[in-house]
Amino acid sequence: MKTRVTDLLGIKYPIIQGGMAWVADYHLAAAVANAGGLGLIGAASAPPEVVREQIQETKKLTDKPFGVNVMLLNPNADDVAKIVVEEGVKVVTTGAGNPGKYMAMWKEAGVKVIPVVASVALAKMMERVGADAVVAEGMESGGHIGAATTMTLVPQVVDAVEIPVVAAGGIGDGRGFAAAMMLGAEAVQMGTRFTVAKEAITHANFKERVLKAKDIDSEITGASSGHPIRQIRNKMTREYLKMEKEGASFEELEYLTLGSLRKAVMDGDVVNGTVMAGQIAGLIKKEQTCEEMIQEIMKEAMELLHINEK
Ligand code: TUI
Repeated sequence: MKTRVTDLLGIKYPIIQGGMAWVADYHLAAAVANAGGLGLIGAASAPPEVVREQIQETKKLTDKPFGVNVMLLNPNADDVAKIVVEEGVKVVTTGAGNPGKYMAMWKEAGVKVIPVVASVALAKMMERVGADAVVAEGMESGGHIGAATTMTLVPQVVDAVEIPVVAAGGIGDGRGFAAAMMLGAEAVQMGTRFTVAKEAITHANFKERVLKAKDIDSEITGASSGHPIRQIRNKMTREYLKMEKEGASFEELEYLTLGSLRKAVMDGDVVNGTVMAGQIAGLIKKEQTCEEMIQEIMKEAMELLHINEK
């Protein structure tokens, strides 16, 4: 399927893998790239030199385009922003902030820039400063979220900008993909589905928790501090929400969550750790390779979109 996004990125299928902290390392990025989508390394809060290594390892496993997600709350974001240029990375996505200050450097280096936005206002601003596309991410997503749903955000962003729009949040199969196209998107970004990919280094306990999740199993923590995070309900979210309700300070809440995503993804502690996943987790029932996932989604979506064309 060709869209402006497949042309822009030089990829076969309009599917972008989310740049998830800890989960999106070089194994997953290369597997998605080799399956014809856009794989991403999630720089998250990793030290800049670790990001450089991740880029170099990805290059060893694929000759297809891949990108890096720069998480803008990372205190090292300035260094990561430079490393992607030094390493000749072709595509950058950003999350959790406004990447305006890096745009000139990235554009000059010929990097394709696709900021993740959660509002029409930021989408318009990103277009003005030279973004090549935007990901409009609804609050069905796992991790750090905005306030609008995918169903409402995507068509409003599509109407507000000329550049291509990628839909994200709550998309996990061919039906979600087709629906996103109907809203005017020219690609989708999926995170939660890829957390259970065979190639993902996600701990087996994390994968099992996602595979067993039901429709209403996620909670939003951190709303009081301005950093709302969607994650699957467990002992950690219960304690966090109790403390948040009782007016705990930002520092106390930070202490509770410190290192907690790593605990869940890498150590498999899905009781005390943060199991970031989106609302679509309830739909995801099997571990597959990235190739199997992408083929299945595209087949289903093409059939559905063909029916709609009649
Ligand atoms: O970034 C994400 N998802 C993430 S980042 C992350 S790591 C983290 N850990 C602890 C606290 C915060 C983050 C886990 N998941 N998705 C992209 C995204 N960006 N969602 C929402 C936004 C967003 C929100 C507000 C982007 C910009 C924004 O406002 C920027 C501005 O200055 O107007």
